[in-house]
Amino acid sequence: KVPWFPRKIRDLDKCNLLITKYDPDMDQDHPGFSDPEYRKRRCFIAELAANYKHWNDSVLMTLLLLSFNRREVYRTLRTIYPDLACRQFLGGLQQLERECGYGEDGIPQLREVSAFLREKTGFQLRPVAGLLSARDFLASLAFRVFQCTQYIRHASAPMHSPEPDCCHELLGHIPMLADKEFAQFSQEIGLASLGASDEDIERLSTLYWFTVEFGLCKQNGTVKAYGAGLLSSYGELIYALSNEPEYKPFNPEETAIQPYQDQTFQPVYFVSESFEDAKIKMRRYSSSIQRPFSVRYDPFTCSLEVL
Ligand code: H2B
Ligand code: FE
Repeated sequence: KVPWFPRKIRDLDKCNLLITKYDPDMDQDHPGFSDPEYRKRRCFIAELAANYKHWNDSVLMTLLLLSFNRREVYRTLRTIYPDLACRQFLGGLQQLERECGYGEDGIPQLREVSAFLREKTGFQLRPVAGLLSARDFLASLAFRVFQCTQYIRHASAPMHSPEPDCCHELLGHIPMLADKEFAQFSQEIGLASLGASDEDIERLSTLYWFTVEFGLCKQNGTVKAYGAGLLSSYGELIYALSNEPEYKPFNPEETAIQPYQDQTFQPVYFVSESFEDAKIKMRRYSSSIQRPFSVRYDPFTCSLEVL
Protein backbone atom coordinates (compact mmCIF):
# COMPACT_ATOMS: atom_id res chain seq x y z
CA LYS A 1 0.00 0.00 0.00
CA VAL A 2 1.32 3.41 -0.97
CA PRO A 3 1.53 5.92 1.91
CA TRP A 4 -0.46 9.14 1.44
CA PHE A 5 1.43 11.99 -0.14
CA PRO A 6 0.60 15.59 -1.09
CA ARG A 7 -0.46 16.14 -4.70
CA LYS A 8 -0.80 19.89 -4.73
CA ILE A 9 1.00 22.61 -2.88
CA ARG A 10 -1.98 23.32 -0.64
CA ASP A 11 -1.78 19.73 0.66
CA LEU A 12 1.40 20.74 2.50
CA ASP A 13 -0.95 22.13 5.17
CA LYS A 14 -1.34 18.47 6.15
CA CYS A 15 2.38 17.70 6.24
CA ASN A 16 2.78 18.81 9.82
CA LEU A 17 3.98 15.88 11.90
CA LEU A 18 6.44 17.28 14.43
CA ILE A 19 9.19 15.32 16.14
CA THR A 20 9.40 16.80 19.63
CA LYS A 21 12.34 14.94 21.12
CA TYR A 22 14.71 17.94 20.86
CA ASP A 23 12.32 20.75 21.65
CA PRO A 24 12.74 22.84 24.80
CA ASP A 25 9.63 21.40 26.47
CA MET A 26 10.69 17.78 26.01
CA ASP A 27 14.48 17.63 26.00
CA GLN A 28 16.06 18.13 29.40
CA ASP A 29 19.40 18.88 27.76
CA HIS A 30 17.95 21.69 25.65
CA PRO A 31 19.66 24.97 26.63
CA GLY A 32 16.22 26.58 27.02
CA PHE A 33 14.68 23.76 29.10
CA SER A 34 14.84 25.65 32.40
CA ASP A 35 14.04 29.10 30.96
CA PRO A 36 10.26 29.66 31.21
CA GLU A 37 10.42 32.95 29.28
CA TYR A 38 12.14 31.27 26.36
CA ARG A 39 9.66 28.41 26.38
CA LYS A 40 6.73 30.78 26.45
CA ARG A 41 8.04 32.71 23.47
CA ARG A 42 8.61 29.44 21.63
CA CYS A 43 4.98 28.44 22.24
CA PHE A 44 3.81 31.70 20.75
CA ILE A 45 5.96 31.22 17.64
CA ALA A 46 4.92 27.57 17.35
CA GLU A 47 1.29 28.59 17.28
CA LEU A 48 1.87 30.96 14.39
CA ALA A 49 3.39 28.12 12.39
CA ALA A 50 0.64 25.69 13.35
CA ASN A 51 -2.03 28.11 12.11
CA TYR A 52 -0.31 28.86 8.82
CA LYS A 53 -2.24 27.92 5.71
CA HIS A 54 -0.93 27.91 2.19
CA TRP A 55 -3.62 30.30 0.96
CA ASN A 56 -3.03 32.75 3.76
CA ASP A 57 0.54 33.67 4.41
CA SER A 58 -0.25 36.55 6.74
CA VAL A 59 1.63 34.93 9.61
CA LEU A 60 4.80 34.40 7.63
CA MET A 61 6.86 36.63 9.85
CA THR A 62 10.22 36.22 11.39
CA LEU A 63 12.12 37.07 14.18
CA LEU A 64 10.30 39.61 16.11
CA LEU A 65 12.76 38.07 18.36
CA LEU A 66 15.34 40.42 19.56
CA SER A 67 18.14 38.22 20.44
CA PHE A 68 21.47 39.03 21.97
CA ASN A 69 23.33 36.23 20.31
CA ARG A 70 22.34 36.76 16.69
CA ARG A 71 25.11 39.26 16.10
CA GLU A 72 27.69 36.94 17.58
CA VAL A 73 26.58 33.97 15.49
CA TYR A 74 26.71 36.04 12.31
CA ARG A 75 30.05 37.66 12.95
CA THR A 76 31.83 34.47 13.95
CA LEU A 77 30.63 32.44 11.00
CA ARG A 78 31.00 35.22 8.45
CA THR A 79 34.77 35.46 9.01
CA ILE A 80 35.43 31.84 8.01
CA TYR A 81 33.06 31.55 5.04
CA PRO A 82 35.41 33.00 2.41
CA ASP A 83 37.90 30.17 2.97
CA LEU A 84 35.59 27.28 3.69
CA ALA A 85 32.26 27.75 1.90
CA CYS A 86 31.60 26.81 -1.72
CA ARG A 87 31.25 29.59 -4.29
CA GLN A 88 27.49 29.13 -4.75
CA PHE A 89 27.00 29.76 -1.05
CA LEU A 90 29.18 32.87 -1.05
CA GLY A 91 27.35 34.27 -4.07
CA GLY A 92 23.95 33.69 -2.46
CA LEU A 93 25.03 35.17 0.85
CA GLN A 94 26.35 38.34 -0.78
CA GLN A 95 23.04 38.89 -2.53
CA LEU A 96 21.14 38.30 0.70
CA GLU A 97 23.36 40.86 2.39
CA ARG A 98 22.59 43.38 -0.32
CA GLU A 99 18.90 42.66 -0.73
CA CYS A 100 17.44 41.04 2.38
CA GLY A 101 18.99 42.69 5.40
CA TYR A 102 21.47 39.93 6.16
CA GLY A 103 24.27 41.20 8.37
CA GLU A 104 25.33 41.60 11.96
CA ASP A 105 22.68 44.22 12.57
CA GLY A 106 19.91 43.04 10.33
CA ILE A 107 16.96 40.84 11.16
CA PRO A 108 15.94 39.26 7.87
CA GLN A 109 12.20 38.87 7.46
CA LEU A 110 11.03 35.51 6.20
CA ARG A 111 8.50 37.10 3.87
CA GLU A 112 11.26 39.04 2.17
CA VAL A 113 13.63 36.08 2.07
CA SER A 114 10.87 33.94 0.60
CA ALA A 115 10.22 36.51 -2.14
CA PHE A 116 13.95 36.63 -2.86
CA LEU A 117 14.18 32.87 -3.25
CA ARG A 118 11.12 32.76 -5.48
CA GLU A 119 12.84 35.10 -7.89
CA LYS A 120 16.04 33.10 -7.87
CA THR A 121 14.90 29.49 -8.01
CA GLY A 122 11.16 29.32 -7.36
CA PHE A 123 11.71 28.07 -3.82
CA GLN A 124 9.45 29.53 -1.15
CA LEU A 125 9.38 29.33 2.62
CA ARG A 126 6.67 28.18 4.92
CA PRO A 127 6.95 28.45 8.68
CA VAL A 128 7.26 25.32 10.81
CA ALA A 129 7.19 25.01 14.59
CA GLY A 130 10.16 22.64 14.94
CA LEU A 131 11.70 19.44 13.67
CA LEU A 132 9.36 17.84 11.16
CA SER A 133 9.08 14.14 10.31
CA ALA A 134 11.42 13.21 7.48
CA ARG A 135 8.51 12.21 5.24
CA ASP A 136 6.71 15.54 5.62
CA PHE A 137 9.89 17.55 5.35
CA LEU A 138 11.05 15.83 2.16
CA ALA A 139 7.56 16.01 0.61
CA SER A 140 7.57 19.79 0.79
CA LEU A 141 10.85 19.94 -1.12
CA ALA A 142 9.06 18.26 -4.02
CA PHE A 143 7.02 21.49 -4.35
CA ARG A 144 10.04 23.73 -3.87
CA VAL A 145 8.78 24.64 -0.44
CA PHE A 146 11.28 24.87 2.36
CA GLN A 147 9.91 24.40 5.87
CA CYS A 148 11.60 27.11 7.88
CA THR A 149 11.75 27.51 11.65
CA GLN A 150 11.25 31.03 13.01
CA TYR A 151 12.60 30.82 16.53
CA ILE A 152 16.19 31.36 17.57
CA ARG A 153 18.46 29.18 19.70
CA HIS A 154 18.75 29.86 23.40
CA ALA A 155 21.05 32.74 24.35
CA SER A 156 23.10 30.53 26.66
CA ALA A 157 24.39 28.46 23.76
CA PRO A 158 24.94 30.79 20.77
CA MET A 159 27.18 28.34 18.90
CA HIS A 160 25.02 25.26 19.21
CA SER A 161 21.40 24.26 18.83
CA PRO A 162 20.02 20.74 19.27
CA GLU A 163 17.20 21.50 16.78
CA PRO A 164 17.06 23.50 13.58
CA ASP A 165 16.59 27.22 14.35
CA CYS A 166 16.44 30.37 12.21
CA CYS A 167 20.23 30.79 12.29
CA HIS A 168 20.59 27.35 10.78
CA GLU A 169 17.94 28.02 8.14
CA LEU A 170 18.92 31.56 7.22
CA LEU A 171 22.67 31.07 7.23
CA GLY A 172 22.93 27.40 6.29
CA HIS A 173 20.08 26.67 3.90
CA ILE A 174 18.84 29.87 2.30
CA PRO A 175 22.02 30.94 0.44
CA MET A 176 22.25 27.48 -1.12
CA LEU A 177 18.59 27.43 -2.14
CA ALA A 178 19.28 30.55 -4.21
CA ASP A 179 21.41 28.41 -6.54
CA LYS A 180 19.50 26.90 -9.49
CA GLU A 181 21.40 23.64 -9.67
CA PHE A 182 21.19 23.05 -5.94
CA ALA A 183 17.48 23.92 -5.89
CA GLN A 184 16.89 21.31 -8.57
CA PHE A 185 18.90 18.75 -6.59
CA SER A 186 16.80 19.46 -3.48
CA GLN A 187 13.49 19.20 -5.31
CA GLU A 188 14.50 15.88 -6.85
CA ILE A 189 15.19 14.32 -3.45
CA GLY A 190 11.71 15.51 -2.49
CA LEU A 191 10.07 14.03 -5.59
CA ALA A 192 11.79 10.69 -4.96
CA SER A 193 10.34 10.58 -1.44
CA LEU A 194 6.66 10.86 -2.39
CA GLY A 195 4.76 7.71 -1.52
CA ALA A 196 8.03 5.86 -0.81
CA SER A 197 8.25 3.08 1.79
CA ASP A 198 9.51 3.85 5.30
CA GLU A 199 12.80 2.13 4.44
CA ASP A 200 13.27 4.29 1.35
CA ILE A 201 12.43 7.43 3.35
CA GLU A 202 15.12 6.42 5.83
CA ARG A 203 17.69 6.05 3.04
CA LEU A 204 16.67 9.34 1.39
CA SER A 205 16.94 11.07 4.77
CA THR A 206 20.45 9.74 5.14
CA LEU A 207 21.30 11.01 1.67
CA TYR A 208 19.80 14.37 2.54
CA TRP A 209 21.85 14.39 5.72
CA PHE A 210 25.18 13.76 4.00
CA THR A 211 24.50 16.18 1.13
CA VAL A 212 22.17 19.07 1.94
CA GLU A 213 23.15 19.12 5.62
CA PHE A 214 26.78 17.95 5.73
CA GLY A 215 27.95 17.79 2.13
CA LEU A 216 31.36 18.79 0.82
CA CYS A 217 32.30 19.38 -2.80
CA LYS A 218 35.42 19.89 -4.86
CA GLN A 219 36.04 23.35 -6.32
CA ASN A 220 39.20 24.37 -8.17
CA GLY A 221 41.11 21.50 -6.63
CA THR A 222 40.12 22.13 -3.01
CA VAL A 223 37.29 20.83 -0.88
CA LYS A 224 34.58 23.30 0.20
CA ALA A 225 31.43 23.03 2.28
CA TYR A 226 27.91 23.27 0.91
CA GLY A 227 25.96 21.49 3.69
CA ALA A 228 23.76 23.72 5.87
CA GLY A 229 24.61 21.87 9.08
CA LEU A 230 28.26 22.77 8.46
CA LEU A 231 27.65 26.31 7.27
CA SER A 232 25.70 27.11 10.42
CA SER A 233 28.15 25.57 12.89
CA TYR A 234 31.49 27.27 13.45
CA GLY A 235 33.02 24.28 15.23
CA GLU A 236 31.95 21.61 12.78
CA LEU A 237 32.72 23.70 9.69
CA ILE A 238 36.33 24.04 10.78
CA TYR A 239 36.51 20.41 11.84
CA ALA A 240 35.02 19.09 8.58
CA LEU A 241 37.63 20.92 6.51
CA SER A 242 40.58 20.01 8.74
CA ASN A 243 42.44 16.79 8.07
CA GLU A 244 40.84 14.96 10.98
CA PRO A 245 37.64 13.43 9.57
CA GLU A 246 37.46 10.72 6.96
CA TYR A 247 36.36 11.68 3.42
CA LYS A 248 34.58 9.37 1.04
CA PRO A 249 33.46 10.09 -2.51
CA PHE A 250 29.70 10.74 -2.75
CA ASN A 251 28.07 7.61 -4.03
CA PRO A 252 24.35 7.31 -3.22
CA GLU A 253 24.27 3.52 -2.79
CA GLU A 254 26.96 3.71 -0.14
CA THR A 255 26.01 7.08 1.37
CA ALA A 256 22.37 6.03 1.87
CA ILE A 257 23.34 3.35 4.40
CA GLN A 258 26.06 5.22 6.31
CA PRO A 259 25.06 5.59 9.99
CA TYR A 260 25.00 9.21 11.13
CA GLN A 261 25.28 11.35 14.23
CA ASP A 262 22.96 14.12 15.25
CA GLN A 263 24.60 14.78 18.62
CA THR A 264 28.27 15.27 17.77
CA PHE A 265 30.44 15.96 14.71
CA GLN A 266 30.25 13.48 11.86
CA PRO A 267 33.06 10.93 11.70
CA VAL A 268 32.83 10.82 7.90
CA TYR A 269 31.88 13.29 5.16
CA PHE A 270 31.02 12.63 1.54
CA VAL A 271 32.67 14.71 -1.16
CA SER A 272 30.93 15.40 -4.50
CA GLU A 273 32.80 16.25 -7.68
CA SER A 274 30.25 19.02 -8.38
CA PHE A 275 26.51 19.63 -7.94
CA GLU A 276 26.00 18.51 -11.50
CA ASP A 277 27.71 15.22 -10.70
CA ALA A 278 25.81 14.78 -7.42
CA LYS A 279 22.54 15.41 -9.25
CA ILE A 280 23.24 12.83 -11.93
CA LYS A 281 24.21 10.20 -9.37
CA MET A 282 21.21 11.01 -7.22
CA ARG A 283 18.89 10.72 -10.22
CA ARG A 284 20.23 7.29 -11.01
CA TYR A 285 19.70 6.27 -7.41
CA SER A 286 16.15 7.69 -7.28
CA SER A 287 15.13 5.87 -10.42
CA SER A 288 16.10 2.59 -8.73
CA ILE A 289 13.51 3.16 -5.95
CA GLN A 290 10.54 0.90 -6.60
CA ARG A 291 7.19 2.68 -6.76
CA PRO A 292 4.07 1.52 -8.59
CA PHE A 293 3.69 4.97 -10.21
CA SER A 294 5.80 7.86 -11.36
CA VAL A 295 5.44 11.55 -10.65
CA ARG A 296 6.00 14.68 -12.66
CA TYR A 297 5.88 18.15 -11.18
CA ASP A 298 3.90 20.77 -13.06
CA PRO A 299 5.37 24.17 -12.16
CA PHE A 300 2.41 26.08 -13.64
CA THR A 301 -0.11 24.59 -11.23
CA CYS A 302 2.36 23.65 -8.48
CA SER A 303 0.91 20.18 -8.49
CA LEU A 304 1.90 16.63 -9.37
CA GLU A 305 0.94 14.52 -12.27
CA VAL A 306 0.85 10.96 -11.01
CA LEU A 307 1.22 8.44 -13.81
N1 H2B B 1 12.48 19.57 10.03
C1 H2B B 1 12.82 20.85 10.03
N2 H2B B 1 11.99 21.76 10.55
N3 H2B B 1 13.98 21.24 9.50
C2 H2B B 1 14.86 20.40 8.96
O1 H2B B 1 15.94 20.82 8.47
C3 H2B B 1 14.53 19.01 8.95
C4 H2B B 1 13.29 18.63 9.53
N4 H2B B 1 15.30 18.09 8.40
N5 H2B B 1 12.95 17.32 9.59
C5 H2B B 1 14.84 16.77 8.09
C6 H2B B 1 13.89 16.27 9.15
C7 H2B B 1 16.05 15.93 7.76
O2 H2B B 1 16.83 15.67 8.88
C8 H2B B 1 15.80 14.61 7.01
C9 H2B B 1 14.93 14.70 5.84
O3 H2B B 1 15.41 13.59 7.90
FE1 FE C 1 18.73 21.76 8.06
